[in-house]
Parts: sequence; structure tokens; C-alpha cells
Amino acid sequence: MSMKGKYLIGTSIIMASCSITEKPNEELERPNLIFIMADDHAAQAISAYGHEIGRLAPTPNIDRIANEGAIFQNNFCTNSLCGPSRAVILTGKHSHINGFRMNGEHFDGNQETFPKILHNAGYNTALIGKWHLAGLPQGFDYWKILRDQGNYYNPEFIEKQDDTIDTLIINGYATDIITEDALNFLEKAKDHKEPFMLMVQHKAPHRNWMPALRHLNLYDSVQFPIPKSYYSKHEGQEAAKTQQMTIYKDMYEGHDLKMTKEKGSNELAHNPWKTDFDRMTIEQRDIWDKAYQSKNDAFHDANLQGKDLAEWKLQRYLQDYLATIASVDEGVGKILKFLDDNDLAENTLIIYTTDQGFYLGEKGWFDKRFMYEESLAMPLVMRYPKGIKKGTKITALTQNLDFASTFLDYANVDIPKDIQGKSLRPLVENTTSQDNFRDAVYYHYYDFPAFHMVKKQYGVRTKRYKLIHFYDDIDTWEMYDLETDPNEEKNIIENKEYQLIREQLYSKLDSLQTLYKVTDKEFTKASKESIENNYKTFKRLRGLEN
Ligand code: SGN
Ligand code: CA
Repeated sequence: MSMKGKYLIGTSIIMASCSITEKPNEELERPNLIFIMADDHAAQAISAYGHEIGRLAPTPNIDRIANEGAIFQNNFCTNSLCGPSRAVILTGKHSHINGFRMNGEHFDGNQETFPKILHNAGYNTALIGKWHLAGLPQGFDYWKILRDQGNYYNPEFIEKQDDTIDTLIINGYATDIITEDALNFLEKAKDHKEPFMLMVQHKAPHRNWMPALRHLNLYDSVQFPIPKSYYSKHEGQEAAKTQQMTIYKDMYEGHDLKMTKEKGSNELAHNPWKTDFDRMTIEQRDIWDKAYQSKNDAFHDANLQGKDLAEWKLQRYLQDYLATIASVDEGVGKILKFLDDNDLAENTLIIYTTDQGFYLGEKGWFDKRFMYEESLAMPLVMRYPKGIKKGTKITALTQNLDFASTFLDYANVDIPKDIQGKSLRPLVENTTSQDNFRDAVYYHYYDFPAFHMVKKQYGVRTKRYKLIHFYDDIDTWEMYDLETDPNEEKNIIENKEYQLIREQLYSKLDSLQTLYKVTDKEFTKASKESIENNYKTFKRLRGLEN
């Protein structure tokens, strides 16, 4: 008898003994896995997290995952930047171990990753969307990635189909294209005998926040809250004083804020990267211009200055940022519907997360990188009806470092001993206590000098306290009591009342560096000259200098 014949007999026995609905993709012990990750999606902008912004711009489909499964309240990244977070997710190892410390580096694709392990264990694996790790993905039966950062309109993809790799430009809107491709994969995968593992990785809501044509006016009449810290002077926070990610100082008026040069004209104001708009078709650009025309004209009429202008910029930023999330949420809805319509919901673990947190005006900022709460926090919701009770709330300290172990655990394969993260399964299935999972998380950000000029920093965060060391051309420590100062406005590093806790945090930092095998406590520092040159370049890009 041929192997194929043997296999078929095996399958029919399984079906006869345990299946009422005869689905080929019904391997009961091994769930399907869907990982949906947006880029730069802040928890403040997911309504399940209860922030005012989320209330004004709801995400009903992402919320559905949270309501029907678990929501993580204390999930953090290890290094708040795109490429590094993705490398941590794939490997379950900190940046200093997986080797991808900052954007622009090359991910060593030959190292072990969870998709490779799942692939070898018989999973049908796929990756669709933003990759941003240089080099090509390994461990996937099918992949289709955006080139570099990718573009919102008519983006370029690199696709692997069987043994061929093609580059193609697909007309349309990136988020919708990625969702459609994911649905196509699922349509085929549902009829395979083996379970699937699908990674859907959106570009949205990454800078420069270009919404889909159907959402260009979605939030025009909504006023979003202005954070109390919008005009912060960053007292006691030396590194924060030299960043270049302040909405009202550093955004490009054309590229980021879609402001026009003058009333009646569609010509964009300062726009150093022309490619995002130039790649739109005439028809797309026409719809775009018409949608922005009256709001841009009204802006010119108002002739805003000072704080009024700074606050107008915050509103425009949030309107666009949140409108790009609308299509991400619609895409999540389509995937959930597909699971429902195909009886796959029960046996599929679905996760929604993002590569790191993001500032939505807090401290005056956009972007991420700092170890402060908004960018350290990583929203995470997870549904698996077979194992996770509806409405589960996770307060344990968890990290993107834990995702690989979680997937391997659910797939019933051995977790390699050198993986540094821990499976979240005992937490979500309530077989371990929330308090004993982890007492502190370790963080290290390396990308300086670079975009936004955020200095290198490492630190430790417990449930209540945070200690950060900024190094490179400065050497400053910061400490926060998150219970009494959740917005991290009072640096208590010198405060005598906290001396004992400070000592405990120093020693926790030491023990975490030992646990995670940190050999480079402080990564190579940049030269004064390169720091100055970077400041000059970024000033020029902002149009402040020739
Ligand atoms: C681009 C953005 C930055 C952003 C980085 C990294 N500038 O360079 O604002 O911090 O990506 O983002 S832009 O003008 O090109 O939009 S990450 O998510 O990929 O790490
Ligand atoms: Ca990102």
C-alpha cells in the first residue's frame, strides 16, 4: 500500500471516531494559530483598553478577541522598535542574543525561530505583510512581504510561492491587500490535513498615517483629548529633552500632517519623502485631494498660531492615525468571520498585538523607543475558546519575548531550552498565579543616533517601579513610582525615601542581566561627531535648515 493510501485510512478512522462535522482541518490536539500584528498600534487606540481615545475611535473587532478571550494589562516589549521586536517575537530571545538590536541590521535567518519549529512539526506556515528584518523569511511554506517599510498605496511586495520568488506591485490599499491575502491563504489552508500558523503583519498604523480612501473623513468631526503632558518640559528627564519626536516641532507638515502650502491648492507642504504620495494613481489622488481640500482650506482661513496650531496638529495626527486603524480593525473582523463561517473558531488560537506601543500626544510626542509606559506597553489580546475563558484579564508581567514559547506550547512541541521567554498558556488557562509569573521585565534600546534621536537606554520594570539608565553621550538614571506617578513625571532617582527600593531595583537589574546572559551592559557608544551629524540631517529633513 502506498503512503498516501495509508494516510487516508488513518484520517478516516479519526473522523469516524470523533468528528460530527467532517472537516479535513480538524486535528484536535493541535490548534491553528493566527498572529495578527499591527505596526505602532498604541493600547490607547484599542477600545478594549478603556482609554478615552479608544472610546472615540472604537475597534469593535479587536475588542471581540479580548471579550471572547483574554486581555493583557501588563504586556511589554523588550526593545521598543519594529525590527528588534519582530526578531524577539520570532526567536523568543532578547536582542543581544538574537543579534538584531536596531533597525537597519540584518537578521540572521539561519537561527532557530518558532515558525521553523512549527513548520518542521508539520504546520502549514505563512507570513503576510511587513517583515522589516532585511534578508528573506525562513520557515514559511508561503510568504508575501512588503519591501522594507512598505507603502500604504499600491505597495511593492516580495512573494514566495512554491520555489519561486517574485517582486510585484499590487494596486490598492496595503491593509486591505494584506487582509485579502490572509483570507486567500486561510481558504486554501482550511482544506489541508495539517493545522496552519498564519502571521498577518500590517503596515498600519505606522507613520505617515495614510488612511484608506473610504476613511479619509472618518474622524473629521471628532475632538480627541489633549494629554496633560502635551507641553511637558521634561523636568528631570535629560534624554527626553533632546528627542526629536515632538508633534508640534518635528512632524513634517506635508508628509505627516497632509497640510497644503496654501488655500485652494493641493500641493503638500513640507514633504521630504515624495514617494508615499507620488505612487498613488491619478484617481486615488483625486479622491484624496477632494477629501482633504475643505479641511485644509478651513485650516488656512483660521490662521492658527502657537498652542492653537500645536493642538490642531495633534487633532490632525490622531484623526489620520486612527483612520488607518479603522481598516486594520475591519480586516480583523473579516478574519474572525472567516473562522466563524468555516467552523474554525473553536480550534484556532488568535492573537492581536503590535510590535510596540506608541505616543498619541503624551509628553508632546509621536513614535516610540523610550522605556516610558506608552511605548514600553504592548497591547495583547488572545482568544482560544477551547482553553481560555471569556473575559480573562491578565495582570502578570508578560512580554513579546513570551510569544514563541506560547505558540510552541499550544502546538504541543518541545520548547528549546535556550528560549528566554515563557509560555503564556498557564496564565491564560488560569493554571498559574498572576503574581508568580515574573517579578520584573528587562529592557534595552540601542538605536542612537537615529531617527528621533532617542538615546540608548536599559532598565527594569516591576509591577510598581521603573529604573532606567540612559547612556551614550549622557549618563543619567531615572526612577518612577508608577503607583503614585503613572505618567512618569517625577524622576525620584535622588529621593532619599526611595533609597531601599532603588537598591532593590539595581540588584534586580543585575540579576536580570545575569539571567538573560547580557554581556554588553552598555552597547558601543556613538562618536560626538556622528551624533552631531545626525542632528543636522534630521533638522534638514524637518525643513529647518538647508
Ligand atoms: C521611519 C519613520 C520613523 C520611525 C521609523 C522606525 N520615519 O523611519 O518615524 O521611527 O520608521 O519605525 S518616516 O518619515 O519614514 O515615516 S519602525 O516601526 O519601523 O521601527
Ligand atoms: Ca513599529
